[in-house]
Amino acid sequence: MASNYTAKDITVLEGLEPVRKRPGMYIGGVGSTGLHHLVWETLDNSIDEAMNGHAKNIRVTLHKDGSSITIEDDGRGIPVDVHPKTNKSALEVIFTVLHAGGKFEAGNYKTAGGLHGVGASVVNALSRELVATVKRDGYQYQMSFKQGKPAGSLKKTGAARGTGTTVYFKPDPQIFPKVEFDPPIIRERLEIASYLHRGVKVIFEDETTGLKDVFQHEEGLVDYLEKIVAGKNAKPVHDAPFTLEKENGVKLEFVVQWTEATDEHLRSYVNGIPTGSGGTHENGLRAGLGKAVRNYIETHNLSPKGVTLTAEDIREGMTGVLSVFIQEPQFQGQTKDRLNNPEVLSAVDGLVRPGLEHWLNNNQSVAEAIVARIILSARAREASRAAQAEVVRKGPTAGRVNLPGKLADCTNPGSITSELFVVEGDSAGGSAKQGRDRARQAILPLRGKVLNTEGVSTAKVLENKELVDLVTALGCGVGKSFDIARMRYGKVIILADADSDGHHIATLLLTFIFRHLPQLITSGRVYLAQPPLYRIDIGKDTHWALDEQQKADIVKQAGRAHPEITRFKGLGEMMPKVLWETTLNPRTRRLLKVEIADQLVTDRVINELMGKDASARFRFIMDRAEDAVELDV
Ligand code: 0RA
Repeated sequence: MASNYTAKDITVLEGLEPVRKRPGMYIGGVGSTGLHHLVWETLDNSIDEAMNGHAKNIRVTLHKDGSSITIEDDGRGIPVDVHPKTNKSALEVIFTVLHAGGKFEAGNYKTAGGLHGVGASVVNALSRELVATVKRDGYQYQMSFKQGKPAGSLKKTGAARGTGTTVYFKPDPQIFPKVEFDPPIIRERLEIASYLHRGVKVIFEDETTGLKDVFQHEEGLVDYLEKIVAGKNAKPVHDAPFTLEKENGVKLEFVVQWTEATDEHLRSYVNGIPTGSGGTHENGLRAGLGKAVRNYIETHNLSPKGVTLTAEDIREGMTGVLSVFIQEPQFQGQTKDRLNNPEVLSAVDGLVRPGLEHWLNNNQSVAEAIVARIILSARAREASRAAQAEVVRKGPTAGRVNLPGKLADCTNPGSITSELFVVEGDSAGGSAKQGRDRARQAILPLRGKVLNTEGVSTAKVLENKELVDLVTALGCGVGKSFDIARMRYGKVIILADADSDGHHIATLLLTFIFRHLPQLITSGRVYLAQPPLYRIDIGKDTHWALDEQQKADIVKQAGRAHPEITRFKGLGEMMPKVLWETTLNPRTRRLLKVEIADQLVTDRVINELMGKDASARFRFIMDRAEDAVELDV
């Protein structure tokens, strides 16, 4: 074997060595995200073929083992001709030389960007096995690799009709501690790809469950927007979504509709990659859109009397999808989901402003409906300002006369170590008031169910006594007048029973916070308390279990001793001292921090679950909140 090696082979082998040595540098890590990057990378190559008009069908098959995948397209097929100088086929070069892929055809749009733009060779390097099959020129060709190295030569395996590329790979367990693909993550990505690339048929075959999805949308982003708007139950102000398509250095596609919803909802993608944290493309869009609308209003003398339109008024109820494709995207932020290319801002602004203005001028009845919508939101803002001023406090320690009567405040509000417990029910509230650390723990008992605030305007929220009490106690205001600097407590901790009623209340509170006080979550101030479900006495020792699993573990540890198990029916039943020890005491309690893993997904799912089964809603928030960050705070 060794005798077959040539100097060139060695160069190639060295070529992929760094990828296996430091996979994180190429795919961001070896956890689930890195593992899925291998799929996106391979998928992007097929999508590139489709984007450039050569492929119409893409099929992704997750195999029964859950750890290997096949991605097939009907594009031109990876070239197999042998380069006389290297004596290697183009296919071999693409899979064994770092960054070789992009060099073949300049000028084409590559979907790949940021972490994904690393080429088929990286996927190959990190796979235990990879098999590439190509149909071209009437034949089928195949070549196999192991850990990035050819496992044989490129073989002509028979005659074939049509053209296309099929890549099978199984990530290497020597690289990835856990090789297990997550079907929902893949399905979501494929569905989005089918919207971003209209007409392309994307099939997902999940052999682990036997389920098959076919995604194909002839209208692309327009279909996507309609789905989002329908899911929000938000009536569009106008029928036809405005669509803009441009192509020069930046390929841009944008669809928008104004709805009667009160929030702004923009989903954005760069080279097919979701940008949940926005970035320069979104900023360019907002700038261009604002200018276009203002120009239209001024040109047509539609300015309202007695109120000035703000940028937020213009965007209230705006629901849109923005997709841009650019040459060298740079992503930023912890989750790499914010675009950072400065030149994209002016490029997008420069496309959207004239594009939208032109469209408004050509669709005047629609334009007038949009302008009326915008003026209405400005008036509503003015009207609710007076109401908001009532609940906004002057400062954290300002006079307490306006605090809600049922709040048991702490003696040191305003300090970062102070905490507000929002407690379900008066009796639990009573135990908490007695059991707490008065210096820094405040208790706000809530009676009954909280208003479901999904799709509810700030003005409406302010009609609900329980929520006004909460906002007043927090002192930070709500909606547009929110100011975190005025927050009276370092943490807000939701304390609800561990049963379905308790989950429901926690869900409603989290929905309210997510929609109307989102900065509380992003600044890491919102927590869920974890009251125990069981008390387990073993001899003289008392243990607390949060759930069945913990109970089982404790009982198991007890061995021969006979544990005495008490199940708490609710918080109200717990003695103040017990509540302190298990749930309130910062030294012994466990809190779950509420975090939003994916703003867009969270937003959409809250919308979709709206009005449906509350426990499903709760499960969703718990799952997505990456609540698993368990803290011994
Ligand atoms: C380089 C050149 C050509 C096609 C491709 C790469 C190609 C790569 C992949 C990866 C997955 N599917 C793919 N399909 C095509 C152009 C070949 C020609 O000019 O015929």
